[in-house]
Amino acid sequence: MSADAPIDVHFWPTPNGRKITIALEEMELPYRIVPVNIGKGDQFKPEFLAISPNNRMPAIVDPDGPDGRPISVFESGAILLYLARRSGKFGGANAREQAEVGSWLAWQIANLGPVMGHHNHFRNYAPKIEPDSDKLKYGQDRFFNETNRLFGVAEVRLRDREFLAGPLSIADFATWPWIALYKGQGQDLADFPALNAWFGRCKARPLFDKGRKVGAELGSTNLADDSKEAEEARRILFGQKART
Ligand SMILES: N[C@@H](CCC(=O)N[C@@H](CS)C(=O)NCC(=O)O)C(=O)O
Repeated sequence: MSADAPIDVHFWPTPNGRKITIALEEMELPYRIVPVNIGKGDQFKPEFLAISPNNRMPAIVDPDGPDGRPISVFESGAILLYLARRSGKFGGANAREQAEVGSWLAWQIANLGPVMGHHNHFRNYAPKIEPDSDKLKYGQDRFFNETNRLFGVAEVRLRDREFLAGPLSIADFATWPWIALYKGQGQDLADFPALNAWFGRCKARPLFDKGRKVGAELGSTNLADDSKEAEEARRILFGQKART
């Protein structure tokens, strides 16, 4: 396979998907988008589960894997690490920098992403399903506060450096699309000036900006809508149990 063969990105325009298109643009690696409409259930198709057994996008298939054979990778953190190694960019220039990148990447993957995901669920989607607001309050408060705490962690970190790990890295690519949800999470970036400046600094980079906008034409259902489509997507996404 030629070194220029495009990487297939199994993608839907959500924060986790955007991490990968930002990285691919910044790394200047060729890729093509394979849409996975998660609101319609594409993530449960056997051909997708074969590359992403957790029925979540993003996933990639690189036709030109390390041994020259195709390789698939799922989980955004694993994909970003793979692409950093593949391109030799944005993963840290030495062992010390790589440790910093790894720490902040893990911070996003294990903290910011899941916490904001649950906050989104309790604050914006659950009220469409659970009419008793008292039942939602504990979860809403818990995840609002945790999101706020994590924004504060990033704020302190960014006070004396340009990017999370020092130089621009995959940790920034992972974090930016989640911070971009701040309004719908009731957070005010004016309360976090260093984070706000970082947010603008990333977006001002032409390739970063291109990557974050990929897939806009696919459209995506607002899960908080009253439409039939949104109701069906909520049923598909929020009613999952073991599929053995
Ligand atoms: N930990 C995963 C999370 C990926 C994830 O949650 N993807 C969502 C969209 S943002 C998804 O594919 N959801 C499909 C589903 O819930 O069935 C990663 O970082 O890649």
